Amino acid sequence: MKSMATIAMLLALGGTAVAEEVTTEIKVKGMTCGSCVAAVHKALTRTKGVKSAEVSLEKNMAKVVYEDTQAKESDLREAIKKAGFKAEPAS
Ligand SMILES: [Cu+2]
Repeated sequence: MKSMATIAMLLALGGTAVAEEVTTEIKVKGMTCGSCVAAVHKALTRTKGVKSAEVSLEKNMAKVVYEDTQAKESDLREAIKKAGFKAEPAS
C-alpha cells in the first residue's frame, strides 16, 4: 500500500522505530456464549498495542492485529487468561 509506505518513511525519517502491524490468531478455550466473546474482545482491545480484535465463538479463535513494538503475542494470551479463558497459539 502506498500510504503505508509513506507513513513508514516519515517515521523512519523522524528517527522513530518503525512499528509493524502484525496479525495473529490465538486459540481460545472456554467461551460458551456472546458474553464470553465480549469479555475476550474487551480484554484484547484493552491491551496496549492492540489495534483490533475479532473473536469467533464458533471457531474458538481470536484474530488480533497489534503493533509488534508495543505488544508481544504472549501479552495477548496473558490478557485472555486474565479474563478467565484459556489461550494458546493457533498453529
Ligand atoms: Cu459466556
